Amino acid sequence: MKIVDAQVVVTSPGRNFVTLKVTTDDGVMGLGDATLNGRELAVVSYLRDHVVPLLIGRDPHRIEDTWQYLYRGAYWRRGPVTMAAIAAVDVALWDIKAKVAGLPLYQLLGGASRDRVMAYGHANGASLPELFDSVRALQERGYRSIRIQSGVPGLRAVYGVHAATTPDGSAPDVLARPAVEDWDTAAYLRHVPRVFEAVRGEFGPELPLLHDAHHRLSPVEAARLGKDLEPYDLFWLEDCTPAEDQAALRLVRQHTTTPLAIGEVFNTVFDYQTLIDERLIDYVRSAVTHFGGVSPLRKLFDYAGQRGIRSAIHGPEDISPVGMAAAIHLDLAIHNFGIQEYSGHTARTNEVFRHAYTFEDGYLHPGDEPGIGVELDEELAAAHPYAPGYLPVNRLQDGSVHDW
Ligand code: GCO
Ligand code: MG
Repeated sequence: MKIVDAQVVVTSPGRNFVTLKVTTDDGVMGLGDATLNGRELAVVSYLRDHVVPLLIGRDPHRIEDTWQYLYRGAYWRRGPVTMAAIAAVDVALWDIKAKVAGLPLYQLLGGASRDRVMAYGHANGASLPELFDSVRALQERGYRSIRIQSGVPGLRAVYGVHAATTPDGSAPDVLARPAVEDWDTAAYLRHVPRVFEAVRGEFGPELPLLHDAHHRLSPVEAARLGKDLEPYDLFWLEDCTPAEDQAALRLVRQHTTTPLAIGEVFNTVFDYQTLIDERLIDYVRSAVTHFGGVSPLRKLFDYAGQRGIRSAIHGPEDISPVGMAAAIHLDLAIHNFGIQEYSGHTARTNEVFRHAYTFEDGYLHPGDEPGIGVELDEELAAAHPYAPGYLPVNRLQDGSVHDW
């Protein structure tokens, strides 16, 4: 069997997605997600200009060999652009292998370790009543685990809560340049424990609650937040410190028993070495799409499992249904699964990417179609052309740039 064609499809049914479609001489097609939010076209070029020419003529069944060929062969290893491109190839080849076998991908990964995969959704509100409504709306959709993000008094726009505006309050032109959010760590640290106290008061002690600090805190600030949140029994505190600095989590860990999760911006196992070896975290958060695919993520989970650390694959809306499907197959198969992030996609996106995975009663299942179970409607995809877009930036009150 040989790869005879590989195409990169860019579509924007509401937001941009980059998909690699690999075709074999037997006419089997495999899909991989290569979406890197805000920097999409860099991965398109990496794939089209540097990877696709190397795929033609290769045996699609040699997944590990192709992975090593692309990773080691590039010499310039790691980084989100490289690893998103390699991920797309890896997932497309797994999709092909599973289709040829006539099995859903999870069967090739060892079969199901569980019947269904617990997912969490995102609740947010500028005020407490808005936040409570958002939690209730998620519960009505079936969610049993909920991430809580809240506005902070005095701040205009905060990540995950309301759309950013320009400093004069008008709507941002994200096509031209990033929207600007604002930030005040002291105000945030005062406010968040009150939010969790109120949410626990309203929804009781049992609902699993999560919170994302989006890399904005120093180690000592994160340690304080973790301590202050202990009474509210979080499922986890996510990305509390900037992710480049693994040692930062030593200090946080020494001071709090709030469980810690990190890794959505990590690309390889080397980003986790200290964190896993020293048991500084409880959940690894990488996406199939940004970590080089199913093959390396499986290895990461096995390594993390030796320290009792669980999986929590990144699953925001900017991971396409292709990346989401691959994640759910892996979730079902591995033993040390923790939770899956799942926001769902717009109806338009789900028309472009028809998928077999389902979400019911707060749980996901990958479905039993051969492969990853996603079909790309290329005609519809072409009707939604690429639209440039940026992620926001964040500024402190003195105007200096901060993590958002
Ligand atoms: C999450 C993330 C996302 C990222 C986004 C960036 O926990 O889901 O923090 O919301 O901000 O994926 O593209
Ligand atoms: Mg996050």
